[in-house]
Amino acid sequence: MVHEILVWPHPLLKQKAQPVAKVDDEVRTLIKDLFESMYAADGVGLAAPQIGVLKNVIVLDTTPRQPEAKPVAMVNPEILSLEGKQTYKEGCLSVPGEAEDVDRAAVVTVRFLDENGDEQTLKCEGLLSVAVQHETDHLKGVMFVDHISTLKRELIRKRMKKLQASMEEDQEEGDDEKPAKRSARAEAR
Ligand code: QAP
Ligand code: CO
Repeated sequence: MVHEILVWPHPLLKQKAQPVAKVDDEVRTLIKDLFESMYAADGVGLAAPQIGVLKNVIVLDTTPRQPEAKPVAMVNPEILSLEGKQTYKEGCLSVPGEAEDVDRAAVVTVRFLDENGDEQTLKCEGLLSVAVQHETDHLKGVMFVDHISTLKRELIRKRMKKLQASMEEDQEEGDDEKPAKRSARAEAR
């Protein structure tokens, strides 16, 4: 099922997520929903809190830009080591239309449970490394905008407030609105 993705600064995005006790069918359904929601929104990574679920579960698929990478789901991910530095212009499905340079480690080693509950350790470089650091941040209530200057963050906050208001306006008007009018307003944003 495709879920609505919360837009920053939604209060749930500031909360810390909880560890998963057991990788059961409920968790596997959550993983499936995260993948479906991520692909529907054209993303490369999504964390459970972004769909309002405060559990330590993330999904990643950097396949388009990294041929050796595959869709990967991580339950209770824990970064064991960080090495080097890299800067990447990051976006986030919870901060639509925005992208800013963020400095992070170049290489991370992450330990997690896979969808079968088996422990895995993965060394990640490049975009996958950025994605793992970005998504594990979400589980701590940290957003990429927390890594940029206050000035840039406050400008983005204003744009998100406008975007949120226009999204709520769309929902109030319901389904009887002519699609042309709806897309005209989307264009004007
Ligand atoms: C996190 O981000 C990430 O603004 C995932 O209009 C960021 O999937 C992983 C997206 C950087 C690796 C590097 C954002 C799509 C997707 C937007 C995303 C947008 C459409 C962001
Ligand atoms: Co994000």
